[in-house]
Amino acid sequence: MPANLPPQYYELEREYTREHDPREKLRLAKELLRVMPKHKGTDKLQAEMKAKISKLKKQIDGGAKSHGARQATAHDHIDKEGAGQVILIGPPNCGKSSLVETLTHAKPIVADYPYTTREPMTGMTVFETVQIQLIDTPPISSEMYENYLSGLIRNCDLVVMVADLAAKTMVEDIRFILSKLEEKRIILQSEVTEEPEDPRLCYRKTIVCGHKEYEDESGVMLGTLKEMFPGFVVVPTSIIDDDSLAAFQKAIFDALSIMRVYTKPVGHDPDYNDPIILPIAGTVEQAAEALHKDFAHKLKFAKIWGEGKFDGQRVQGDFQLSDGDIIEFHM
Ligand SMILES: Nc1nc2c(ncn2[C@@H]2O[C@H](COP(=O)(O)OP(=O)(O)OP(=O)(O)O)[C@@H](O)[C@H]2O)c(=O)[nH]1
Ligand SMILES: [Mg+2]
Repeated sequence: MPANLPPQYYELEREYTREHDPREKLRLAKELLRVMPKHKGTDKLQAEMKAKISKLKKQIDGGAKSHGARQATAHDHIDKEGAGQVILIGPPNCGKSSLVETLTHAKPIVADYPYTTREPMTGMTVFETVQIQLIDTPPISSEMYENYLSGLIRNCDLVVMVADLAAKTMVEDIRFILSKLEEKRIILQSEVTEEPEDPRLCYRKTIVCGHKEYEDESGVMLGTLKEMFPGFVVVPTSIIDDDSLAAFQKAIFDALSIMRVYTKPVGHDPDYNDPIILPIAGTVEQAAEALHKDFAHKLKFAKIWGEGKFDGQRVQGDFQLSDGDIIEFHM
């Protein structure tokens, strides 16, 4: 039986053959397997690709052990925690670690010289009742690009591009990062409305942070930054301006496109400490599933309190919820 492979398969295969970095090669191999039509005609090809994937995995693990680079491999992926995973990237010394240190309990090293951060570090920031995971990262510049950053960016829910409003080289620094990411086939977008047709590409939703706002009294640098990112949310921040940090947290929350729903046991008050996190316009059924996978099947109806609803309005599983709604499940 002929394999009948789609044209994108051949493009990916060419890319795969040319690639030398084993981690990138592994990603492409997985992508090749994913786009390969699954039928009798591709059985052999599928088996071959699975063998290549397992060989590459061994090569990466082996390399990590023999070169003492085990930690670098481990940085390829950071398990998600909380309502969203947000990665802060930017040029050296722009203040990524300072932001993570101020907004979370993490203790990254902050210093007044570049290239301080060598490894990613995570911390949880709390916006109102929502826990959001922030990742501090090593800088990106013509002198440094940690390859694992591509994997981290591809896996995250939101990118924050941190720009240094105090740096004379801000424009070049940011342009360099954008072109470096493009080289890695990562495109930062203000809103990701569709998946790329080319499976090698990755679109990532991004907001921009103009940090060290007080060093830019005239606002000229912030204006330039906004021009560089038309249509993007651009938030000016400073470590010593609490209002700016609160606005930054809110911008992150808004960009994650999530909402909070509070549960209420029958005859009790709502629990405001531990909201269910759902995508915007999530349904009663999704809320039930988030609590327990059996709940959605058992659900007879729910009662809802919230803006634009009658108190205790009776609804079914397909009802769309809004941020801040209170829900009482009836099984
Ligand atoms: N003026 C001003 N300086 C700041 C602000 N935030 C951080 N800094 C200073 O900027 C310098 C760099 O801060 P870091 O947080 O280490 O920067 P980084 O981006 O993590 O740097 P690398 O890890 O080297 O990439 C330090 O001297 C900080 O004290 C701010 O809001 N305003
Ligand atoms: Mg740092």
